[in-house]
Amino acid sequence: MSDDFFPVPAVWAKNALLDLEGRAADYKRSIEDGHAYWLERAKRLDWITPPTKTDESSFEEADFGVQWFADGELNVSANCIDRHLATRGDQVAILWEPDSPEEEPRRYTYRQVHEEVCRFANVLKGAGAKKGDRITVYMPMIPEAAFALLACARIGAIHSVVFGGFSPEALAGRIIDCDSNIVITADEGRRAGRKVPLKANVDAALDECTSVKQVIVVKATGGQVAMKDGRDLWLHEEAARVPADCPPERMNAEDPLFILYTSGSTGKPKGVLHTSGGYLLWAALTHELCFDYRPGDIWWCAADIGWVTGHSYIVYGPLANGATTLMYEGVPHWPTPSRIWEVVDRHQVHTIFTAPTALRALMREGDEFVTRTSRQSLRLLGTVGEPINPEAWRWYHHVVGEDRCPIIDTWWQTETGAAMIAPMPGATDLKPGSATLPLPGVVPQIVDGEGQVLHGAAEGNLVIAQSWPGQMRTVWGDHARFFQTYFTTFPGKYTTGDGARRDADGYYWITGRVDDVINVSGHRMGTAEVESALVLHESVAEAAVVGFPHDIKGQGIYAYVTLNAHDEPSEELRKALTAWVRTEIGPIATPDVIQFAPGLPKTRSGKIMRRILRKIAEGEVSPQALGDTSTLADPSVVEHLVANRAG
Ligand code: 6R9
Repeated sequence: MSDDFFPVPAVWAKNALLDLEGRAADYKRSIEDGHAYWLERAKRLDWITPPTKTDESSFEEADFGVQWFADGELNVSANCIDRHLATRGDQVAILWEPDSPEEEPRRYTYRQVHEEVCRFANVLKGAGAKKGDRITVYMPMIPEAAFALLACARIGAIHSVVFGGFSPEALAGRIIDCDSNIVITADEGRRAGRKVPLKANVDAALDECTSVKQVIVVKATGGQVAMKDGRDLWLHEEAARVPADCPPERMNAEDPLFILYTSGSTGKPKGVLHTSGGYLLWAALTHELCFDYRPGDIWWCAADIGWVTGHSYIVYGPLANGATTLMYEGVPHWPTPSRIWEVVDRHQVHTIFTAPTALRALMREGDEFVTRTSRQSLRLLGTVGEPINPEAWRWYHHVVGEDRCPIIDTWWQTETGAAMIAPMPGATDLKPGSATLPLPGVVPQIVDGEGQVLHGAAEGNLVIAQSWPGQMRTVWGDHARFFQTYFTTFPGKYTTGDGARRDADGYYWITGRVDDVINVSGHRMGTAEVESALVLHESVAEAAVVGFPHDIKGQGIYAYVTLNAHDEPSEELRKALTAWVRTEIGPIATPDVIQFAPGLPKTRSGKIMRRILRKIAEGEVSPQALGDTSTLADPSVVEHLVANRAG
């Protein structure tokens, strides 16, 4: 991997929340004097009863549990809305960019958000919702999705957002698992000019679920939908009948805020549970520190609200900080691959936060689509979701940011609540492909296969040695699974499931999920490393590399390669790519098999499903062997890969 170095730009060094020494000192205090540090940091929230307790967690089996600020009381929605009314009631809180650029954006000030959320909360109460109830939210990317979350938080109900791209079966499974009594949805969603039949999907899902008593439907497109008498209610009709004020429920810091389902390597998706005080503090603090958020900045997290990134960085973190948060209904490449940058110009966005997979897709279309836009408002560029290969990093930095905007590569997980290892723009020199250093209170360690802690420059399993405020509290309905999944592989530590390398400067380089690290002739190698090398080749748009059993080497390297639009697969190109990787990394990284693939199997959030690629590489091609493929965005990709298996 690249060890190039991008020092903090002069303007940032002069004018940042924390500088190099400031970050180091703040981190040191967060570890050495954690209790005082966190009591002070907690003051950024508005507490009904301020906490006197901080971390009371234990990762040991005997007294296992995760708990923060346990005697504090607050309401999350009051922190995201009410407390801003006096100072910035007329400032835009939510700025909505519709799917089609032909349509007008919508803007809601903090005062308007307050009224929308209060009415929504009163509608939920009218539908029978009580503190502690689980409310499933299956919504498109419209402002009402954010209102729904905040309305749940206001009355103390636990929201469970299910991504609008999931099927009725996936939706039903999640409703059943947390025993929801209310579903919030819309008539239809829209993406890239196409309609998504959300309400019809809910109807299909509810054939299998008996727990749901009421469905609240937002009129989004005006499309025809069936409304079931006694069960289904239009939000706009109900909202007109209820008061425009709803006092926020008094909540304990450890009362649940939300459940979010996430896939692991085994079993059905886990309901990751986050609570109120620690989660909100973590989302807000990291949003401020990593993105140096300043009043007046236009902030854009281009994720979907169905993922943790949308929860923490579209809704909770930015609103707790009084920000203007942009919410985008559409996709990056529609109607043209310039759309993202046009939205940046239209709304004078300061910071954009997106995923490497989107960047690689846009990069493949050519620089033209970027350079024909201005982008002068941009100051920072964020990335999250997977390791960013240095080539994409450089493209983001040079072509999108014109060498002016630091790249904020944030490593974290649904389980961690918000960013854990990440740069701060004024305080961190950057290296392309490294998420850099731990945030306050985060104690990462690298351990070997036996759990031995490795010091200095090292590579191994990434674990976190002690709790942090935004840590997940349990797996919904299965506390034993929480302990089993995360705390038994390396006892006493939180296992991330990721591999990482720490260099001599203490910088962390995430190598991907641990099961993606392959061992070739006794050499450990990150699949991301080979992928990075492949995508450096001018003909390659995207690559995914997995290991497969090899008689002599232990594991061989199987590379799936998607070519750029103008390149054709050929034997010659296959040989050229093999030689290319040998020269880029070295002979030990020589791919044994290269399969040209017009598309890679991805989840709807854009993560490559390596489990499936690994099976195909191993020659396991029967549908049973491929396992659960229900989360694939496009199942036909897999059929093509199986039919054209190489090697
Ligand atoms: C926020 C989010 C978590 C997994 C995580 C890791 C990968 C996320 C990354 C990254 C390298 C980054 N990941 N950010 N890998 N660099 N900056 O994506 O949560 O959907 O739960 O995924 O994503 O493998 O373990 P989630």
